[in-house]
Amino acid sequence: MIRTAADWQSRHAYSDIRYEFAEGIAKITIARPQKRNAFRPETVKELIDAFHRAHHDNEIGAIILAGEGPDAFCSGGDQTVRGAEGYIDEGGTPHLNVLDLQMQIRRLPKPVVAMVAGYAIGGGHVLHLVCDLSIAADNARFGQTGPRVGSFDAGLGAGLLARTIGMKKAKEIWLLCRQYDAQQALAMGLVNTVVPLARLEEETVQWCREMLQLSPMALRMIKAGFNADTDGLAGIQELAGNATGLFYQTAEGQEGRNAWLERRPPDFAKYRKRP
Ligand code: S0N
Repeated sequence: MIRTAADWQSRHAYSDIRYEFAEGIAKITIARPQKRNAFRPETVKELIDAFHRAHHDNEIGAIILAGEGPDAFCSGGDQTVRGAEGYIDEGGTPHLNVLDLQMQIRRLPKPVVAMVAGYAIGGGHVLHLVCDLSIAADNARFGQTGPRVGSFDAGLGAGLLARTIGMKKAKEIWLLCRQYDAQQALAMGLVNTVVPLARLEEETVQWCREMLQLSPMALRMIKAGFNADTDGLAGIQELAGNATGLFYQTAEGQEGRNAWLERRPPDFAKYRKRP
């Protein structure tokens, strides 16, 4: 049993997920335990909406992504709705919209912590991988199944995994489709810490509380910095956008705007040319 560590308040009603809030932390939970928290297109749509809410809520400084119950964080794409062209939504349209969610988590300027109990498998494994930190319960199991079930994630699922744990180990995970326990995951740098299942939420919330004591801007900038090279120009854009946001707040930046509004030439002479 996972002990609850905060006074969670429901913030929005969804069908496949839960969205809760406490102490500046959003907790987003995939709630399909009967399917080991596999995601269907509707699940991913709801996750995207919930992460968007957390992104734009000024009260929220850290986000937890979890799976309902002790058995699974997430078992990846729901194979029962996988059609010939992708994962089929209730209207009959094929999707692979989890790729949008992966990038959303990386671009979100607040730390996202995966709270992993049980299986993090397939696309569910990639979801914990794209989170900034992963706290694992001692019953957690990790792995990719793609080559066994006729699929693969050759994007972040391959490249980010290699950057996280090294090329040889990443190739082993994909080429053999084995499962790894929590201690093995810790040893390869796939997770940040392992705790007893009962203490999983306490530990995860504690990590979030610690980050909430730190500078949000510094966390935002360093997250963008970590992702910049992997995400290419889009990653640099994220980092650069944060820099622009900071520059807007300076007198030097505001002098340009003021001069334009006052129909006069800008006077940047008083600003230091720093070494
Ligand atoms: C997770 C596993 C290891 C759990 O085993 P366990 O504990 O023995 O439970 P089970 O009895 O197997 O499962 C309990 C019930 O849950 C259902 N279920 C489990 N996983 C899924 C799933 N993914 N989809 C649908 N249903 C699932 C079981 O069927 C069972 O139901 P009942 O009780 O009715 O029989 C084990 O369950 C397991 O191995 N699951 C499958 C893992 C898997 O292969 N997942 C899919 C991997 N692929 C992706 O995730 C692809 C999506 C993706 O992210 C992607 C992204 C980018 C580019 C490409 C892709 C892509 O690969 O397509």
